[in-house]
Amino acid sequence: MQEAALAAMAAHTVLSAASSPLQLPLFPTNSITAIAANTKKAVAVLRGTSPVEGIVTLTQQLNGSTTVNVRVTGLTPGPHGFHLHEYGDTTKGCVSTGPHFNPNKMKHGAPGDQIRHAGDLGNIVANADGVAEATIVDNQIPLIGPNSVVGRALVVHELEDDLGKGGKELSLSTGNAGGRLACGVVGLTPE
Ligand SMILES: [Cu+2]
Ligand SMILES: [Zn+2]
Repeated sequence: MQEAALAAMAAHTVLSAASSPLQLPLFPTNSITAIAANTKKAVAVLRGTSPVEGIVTLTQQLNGSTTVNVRVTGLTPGPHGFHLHEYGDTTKGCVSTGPHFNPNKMKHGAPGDQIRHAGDLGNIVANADGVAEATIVDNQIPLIGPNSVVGRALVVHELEDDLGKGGKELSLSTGNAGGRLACGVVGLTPE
């Protein structure tokens, strides 16, 4: 019996050794156990004191980026700043969600800039009917890990975000995007 067990272990070892070169190149070795945890999904329901409202879904991809699907209605036509703010606190409405999520202590910028807040997602653009739909892929707003945005809030603004380049007093902190029309806390949802 003991010999049979040892033989089984030996066979298992051989199989593992043979199969591992096929599997390991697909993922870094330390991420194999994190594959299940990486397929996270979240949702935010945006509401405010105006007729502006929306639904935003966030999906964590295996490569670490997050795909954000946005649909907001009730906007004035044109661009509106869209950010991930630091807190999921709406006790005083959208103003209590705090500043842009900024774990790396950067200045405000565009999503594609090296220097930007993690929460800087740029603008969404409403059509003539006041509907803004967008798909944003970003690598600074993960749903897992120390910089997870779960429990923080998405905010859509009154004005266009100047992406830090407007030369206004607030350009380098908020993009001078004006008031907060609607916001929603990012919460986990079934996958
Ligand atoms: Cu904002
Ligand atoms: Zn910002």
